[in-house]
Amino acid sequence: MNIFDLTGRTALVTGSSRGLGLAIATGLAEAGATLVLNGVDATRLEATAQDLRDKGFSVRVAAFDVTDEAAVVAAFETFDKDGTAIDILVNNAGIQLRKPLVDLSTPEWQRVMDTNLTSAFVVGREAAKRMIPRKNGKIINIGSLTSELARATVAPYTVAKGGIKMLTRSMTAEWAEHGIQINAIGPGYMITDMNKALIDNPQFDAWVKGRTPAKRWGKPEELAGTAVYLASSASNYVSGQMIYVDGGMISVL
Ligand code: GCO
Repeated sequence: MNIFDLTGRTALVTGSSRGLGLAIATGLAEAGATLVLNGVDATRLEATAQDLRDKGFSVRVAAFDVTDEAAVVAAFETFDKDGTAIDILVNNAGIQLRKPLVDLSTPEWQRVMDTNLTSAFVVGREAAKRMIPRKNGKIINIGSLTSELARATVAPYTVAKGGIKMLTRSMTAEWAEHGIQINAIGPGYMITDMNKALIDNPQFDAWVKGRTPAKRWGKPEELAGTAVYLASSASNYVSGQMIYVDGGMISVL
């Protein structure tokens, strides 16, 4: 029996029309999972879903804003009605906003918190309500190396990602007894649209390559293996952990 096989499992990945979410979703599909892609742009989501279907994967879409609690609740009620059991939830949706704290407005702070942290609680709560009676489920929260280390001008992102680490442990404290494993992945500096401004900045690019022991940026697809592990029965006795996929950055001065 292949303990990494996800055949017969359905995975909801929030923020999966592109970037890390799409890379993680693709990895889960390659391991056999049926996908439910999520994003706010239904057109873009459907185009992404069709690309994956063209590759032979089983893909549905659920277009809702993870910061809109009513929309999240309605989405799960739709899953209930059409008999879709979400076995694996990846709380990936997130935004970045780079600005010094003294210039940051409270609404800007709140928008990052709502998207990067509160959404993981709300979507996680709705998923867990269904996983608990089934005594089975996998929740993977996407943190960051900024769950451990701060850098100037990304305070709300950093605080939210630090919260993701402790939310993962809090979910474990309440849900592990119900056969649910909740873990997190902490990406390092990855090549994504969100990081384009950094990648295109020669000084920042040089800093990442110098500061990272692997001496390079990470590729989104390099998260897939960790996601499959945490989504599969291979991790049935692992919960509350954050696995850093960061080229060694947080481990070395
Ligand atoms: C930044 C980057 C980081 C990255 C990194 C950590 O501005 O420093 O956006 O926050 O997201 O991949 O996860």
